[in-house]
Amino acid sequence: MVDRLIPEQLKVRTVWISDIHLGYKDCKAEFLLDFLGRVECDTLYLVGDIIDIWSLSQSFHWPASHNQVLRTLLKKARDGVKVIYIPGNHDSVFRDYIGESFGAVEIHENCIHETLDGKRLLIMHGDELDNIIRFSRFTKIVGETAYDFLLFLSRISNKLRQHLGYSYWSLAGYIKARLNNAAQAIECFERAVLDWAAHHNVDGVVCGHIHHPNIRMENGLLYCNDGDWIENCTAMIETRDGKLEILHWSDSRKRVKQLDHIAKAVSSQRPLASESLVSQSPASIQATSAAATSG
Ligand SMILES: [Mn+2]
Repeated sequence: MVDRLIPEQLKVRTVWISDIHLGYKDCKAEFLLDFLGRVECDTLYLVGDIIDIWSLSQSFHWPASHNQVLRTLLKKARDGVKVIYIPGNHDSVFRDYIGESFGAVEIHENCIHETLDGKRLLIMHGDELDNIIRFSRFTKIVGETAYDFLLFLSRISNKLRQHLGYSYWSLAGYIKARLNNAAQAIECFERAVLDWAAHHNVDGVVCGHIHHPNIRMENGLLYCNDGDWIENCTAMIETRDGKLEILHWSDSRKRVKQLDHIAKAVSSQRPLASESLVSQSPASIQATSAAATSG
């Protein structure tokens, strides 16, 4: 377990964020605004489910902080950051605009990111694989209901924690990490993504969708998931010297995962879990079958 302090201001090469779910009541827009205000980058990837059109169509919820997130993203693009938006399943209406730009924000179905050391990573939301994984409709409905209930419990627990002066902590994540079928659903998704990478002739994939941040090597291929801003409050960054890191950013900050040498890891054709992937407290490794089916 490694616990290094994260600076207040970050200057990095690349940032990936996804599953913000603007318009949904559990979106942690304030924490995200704090992160966006403290990070400078050359390229920013918005990896889907940025605006939750599904949720907005059921009940309209649009506080000022959600508007402010959109304004901040557009301002970054105006100020010269290359901002690439890859729509997900909750904002799939924007897939009608693939190939277009909103302001300076480019919209793509997916794209390739070249890392500092020349490795090619496919950037995609991840719902493309839902049809391959084939969860039953029953599993989806139970999953979605259970997930909503867990988020409800998490909301109450965090209000209480805030009142008592404790920092943000996801009760939903804690419970889900201890559910066996949740872990199996995560594993199933990650394997499908790794297969996808192998078939698309890239060195790895960066995705979102299942609300479970992770960096993992398997047979020389890299799986990265930047997490979400519903419960985990995580972003993935590529530092100026080419490291990949997943940062948790709420009223506390920590590195959830990191990978120091992408080129070495990708070319070595072996899992590196024990030597260069660093995971922190068990509570930060969160799993959910519900998110895997409904994210
Ligand atoms: Mn999704």
